[in-house]
Amino acid sequence: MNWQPLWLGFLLPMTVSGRALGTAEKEAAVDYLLQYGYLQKTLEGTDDFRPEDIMEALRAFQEASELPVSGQLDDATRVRMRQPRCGLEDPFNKRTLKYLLLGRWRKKHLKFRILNLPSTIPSQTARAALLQAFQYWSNVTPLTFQEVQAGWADIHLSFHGRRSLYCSKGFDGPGKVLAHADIPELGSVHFDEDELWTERTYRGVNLRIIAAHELGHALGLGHSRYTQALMAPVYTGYRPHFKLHPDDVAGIQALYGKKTPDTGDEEEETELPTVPQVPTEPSPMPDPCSGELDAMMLGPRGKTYAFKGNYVWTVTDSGLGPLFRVSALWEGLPGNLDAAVYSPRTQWIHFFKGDKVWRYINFRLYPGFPKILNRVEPNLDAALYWPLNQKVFLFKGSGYWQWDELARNDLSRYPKPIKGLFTGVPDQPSAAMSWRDGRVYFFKGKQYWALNRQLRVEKGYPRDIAHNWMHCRPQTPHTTPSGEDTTPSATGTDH
Ligand SMILES: [Ca+2]
Ligand SMILES: [Ca+2]
Ligand SMILES: [Zn+2]
Ligand SMILES: [Zn+2]
Repeated sequence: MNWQPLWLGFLLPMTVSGRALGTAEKEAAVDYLLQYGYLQKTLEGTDDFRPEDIMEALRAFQEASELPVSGQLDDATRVRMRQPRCGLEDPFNKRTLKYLLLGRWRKKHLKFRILNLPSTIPSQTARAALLQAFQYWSNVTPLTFQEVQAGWADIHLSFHGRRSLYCSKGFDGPGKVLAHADIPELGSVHFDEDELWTERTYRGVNLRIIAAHELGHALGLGHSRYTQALMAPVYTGYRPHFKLHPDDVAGIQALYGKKTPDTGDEEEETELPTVPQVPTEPSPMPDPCSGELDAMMLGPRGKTYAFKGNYVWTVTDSGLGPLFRVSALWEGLPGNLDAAVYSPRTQWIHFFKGDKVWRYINFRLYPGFPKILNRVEPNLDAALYWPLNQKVFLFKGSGYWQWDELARNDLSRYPKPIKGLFTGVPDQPSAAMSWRDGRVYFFKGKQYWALNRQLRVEKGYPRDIAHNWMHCRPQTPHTTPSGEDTTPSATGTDH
């Protein structure tokens, strides 16, 4: 069943432990621990981790991988790190050794589209494998899946390589990362086109099993700590009589309930205690084409988020992604935010509302948050991260604070006048962010301003938010916010 570790164990027999490791080997291990969330860059912004932090991360990884917990980069650990795996992080459920829930679709009938297929197997075989992957989940839940050939779909499956026009996270060639997916309600499921995708053979990588795993993420499951679970992060190889592990079933049923006769589906809605409950009182759906935004953020993986009232949506080059509740994506976060900012330096997302600040890493609330804002004023207007000095800027009225996330800050010299640093922008912006094109954007009312690297407003601004960012019609032909040429997104959500 679990052939790959045995096979690798045979190829790479245990050597004398404790031998001196090459620096490259050590660096590769640190990269791995960083990439999959065992080690976090939160220290003074250097690349050097303390040995005890690395040992702690190794222990966590070994425990999660059911390896002897030595805290050392031993042979078994290095072998495990070389195994092909899923590209998502391993933020395991720390308190209990079971499935992890990351989000949930608020409907049970989901449409999906297959955008392309791998070249390594006949397309009929590939298609059957993908359909079977959906069936594993629909067999044990009230979920139903319907394939559409065109038009809008909830879940998009596609294969891409090192670079992709519609995904900011390129793959890494054969081996290592096999696939990645978004959590609800985004719906991208991507496979590395450089893998040898196969079916009904021990050769290559089994498309059906990996697709089932990635669909698990797309439906809201995180990684399981059971190495035999489908949702384990490391691929354990082809199994002819593959079935879901009880932990996979328990996880998906905690999200969507058990499979019931058609008539009983809706009753399940009320008894989902483990799911982040979305308030049921009606709240007005915001219209992206009118009114003022609460906040804009260039988030992890290059996704642009627009916040308004209780809702958030992604903004792409070709249109708007699905609208979802703020609390459905970031559990515990209220709507009507003051400001939002993501820092690629620390991976932290900070949300501000009233006198409180929330910190998340991806969609996970950071321990100890929310906190009370005490060194800057409450009720901020906007916030942005400026990559050129790696600082976070907070705005209120006509003033700003500059904050270094990793250093002790003397904020007593703030607020300083916005106009002293940002030339040509209005006071009291409703939102602000640095964007992928290297510009800084300010938003206020229906208009936005673009600033160059000298933080001066460029010629031709302000412009219309609804037209250029929200793709609202009727308007003159399409231009992108930056005026640069962009390619329409195939998934519409994965920017
Ligand atoms: Ca790969
Ligand atoms: Ca605001
Ligand atoms: Zn995964
Ligand atoms: Zn991708």
